Amino acid sequence: MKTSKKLLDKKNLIGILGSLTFCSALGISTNAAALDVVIILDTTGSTGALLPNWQANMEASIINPIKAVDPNARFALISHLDFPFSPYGVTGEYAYRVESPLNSNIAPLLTALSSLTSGSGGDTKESQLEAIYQANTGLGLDLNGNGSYTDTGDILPAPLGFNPLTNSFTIHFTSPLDYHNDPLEPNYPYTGVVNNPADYNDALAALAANNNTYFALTPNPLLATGSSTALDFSGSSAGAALTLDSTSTAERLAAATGGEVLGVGSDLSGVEEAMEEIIDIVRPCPPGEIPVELPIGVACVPEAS
Ligand SMILES: [Ca+2]
Ligand SMILES: [Ca+2]
Repeated sequence: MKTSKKLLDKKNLIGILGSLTFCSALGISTNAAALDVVIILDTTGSTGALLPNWQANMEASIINPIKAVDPNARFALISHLDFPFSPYGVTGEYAYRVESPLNSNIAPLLTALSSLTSGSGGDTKESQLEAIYQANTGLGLDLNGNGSYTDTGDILPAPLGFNPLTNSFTIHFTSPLDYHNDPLEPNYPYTGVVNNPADYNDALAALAANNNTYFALTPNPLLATGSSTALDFSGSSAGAALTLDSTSTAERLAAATGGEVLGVGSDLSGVEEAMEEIIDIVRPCPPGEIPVELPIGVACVPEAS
């Protein structure tokens, strides 16, 4: 549920401005609100080939447009390949890794981004659902159930630090749009696994718990799984929302959380347009107003001139 939309109503805004004064009179401090933004990079195969583009352009094309509407937005960076078991993934690779937890200072994120390398990911589908689940829960994964989170393929618990008062959204750069464990694959990532990686319902519940809107960015033109036919787009230009196979994991997660799947082109030329679309949806306040965090939630107040 998006509480911020209610705040666009003028009557609510007046009430909020009144409560701001009230809070101030009581000596209750108000903090600048902060959208929590989780950027997930699939660094396998064809998407990984665009890693240099992200390293060159992420600050300008993703972070700065968000900071323009919420100067205190916090950003986390996650990467994933797939579990390191054949045929799903490759030895030494990983299903989820925190590159940088939520932080309004983006310097650590940019440092981590600059040292990222791409990998294989084994088979076509990847561990996208587990990455989404871990980003939102930080619970870790003990695949063989031995109480240790450091065995091959395991994931150490590591909460990103979401702010429960504010909205969050995820930007997941990935391809294809069908993810492993949708539906549950009992032998993924290996036969005899004790604790299965997250399935669709687990990932969706984890997103919902953080009021986290899911957006998938994907290079286009796209090829349907097992097909040589490019999929149809609702708009022919990169950056437009895609109308794809509505049964794909990415489309269903996006639809269920109020997000979208957006094509950004095989050279990321559509990122700017995609970000305009995303910001229209997640923008915490109308133009000319900035979000402020109150004990009861987030309010929009006129920007100081
Ligand atoms: Ca894979
Ligand atoms: Ca273990």
